[in-house]
Amino acid sequence: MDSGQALFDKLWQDYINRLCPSAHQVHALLEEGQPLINDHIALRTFGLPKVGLEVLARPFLALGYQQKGDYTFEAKKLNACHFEHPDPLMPKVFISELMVEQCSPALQAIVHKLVTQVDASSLTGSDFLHQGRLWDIDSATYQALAEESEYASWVAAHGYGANHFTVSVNQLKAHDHCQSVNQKLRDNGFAINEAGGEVKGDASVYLEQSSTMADRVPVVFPDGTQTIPGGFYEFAKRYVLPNGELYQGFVAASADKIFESTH
Ligand code: OOG
Ligand code: NI
Repeated sequence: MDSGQALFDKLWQDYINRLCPSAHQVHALLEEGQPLINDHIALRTFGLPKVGLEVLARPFLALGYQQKGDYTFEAKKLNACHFEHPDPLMPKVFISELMVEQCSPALQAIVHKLVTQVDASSLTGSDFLHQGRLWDIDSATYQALAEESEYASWVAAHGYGANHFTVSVNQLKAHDHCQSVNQKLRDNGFAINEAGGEVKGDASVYLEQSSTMADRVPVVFPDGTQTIPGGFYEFAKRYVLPNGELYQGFVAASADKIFESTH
């Protein structure tokens, strides 16, 4: 299996090629003579035993990652966990899954049909994490899913890959807060996710976050290509806890709004 570095390199290549080509421009706007520090990536899946959160977590656990916080998003019917590596230079990993059994019978039937197409042997190792869709889906089915769950339609169309990388704002000299990063990006033509306000969280929850709205990218369906929301870029500033350590968790109320970057 790939080393951690090799896996994140492949996730990055897939993300910029397929999901978020504007990431190059984000780097050009924020880099200050040294590589940007990636706070975390996020992955999405369907919460069914064959492809659930635990299946996506497996390659990270094999690399020495440990499961930390868990989060529930009732309205969106999502469940999530984050994972940390003992090496603080390794990005955190946020994995969410759609609680399929809480969705309508129609959505459940569609998702089961997609997941049935997955060959379980393709889920060993870590390559599947950046291989996109492991099923066929037509654009009418994509649209049907989108009416009930934007998240379900995103996973169905794009499959597996990082939906965002995250610039650690703590490292930046030109920007003390996410608000200033947002302004720089807006000045250069980016749209910022305003759901719940342009900055989610603050020092009182030890985490401040913002994100771009997802790039619109072409996705090939058997019945034609459609341009739909792909990946986005996130910005995170972490604050020091009373015990002197930097907060490493996530904040459910903020995450709930970050999900909407693909709307
Ligand atoms: C994950 C949204 C949550 C965060 O940092 O709180 C998140 C997603 O959009 O898949 O990334
Ligand atoms: Ni995130």
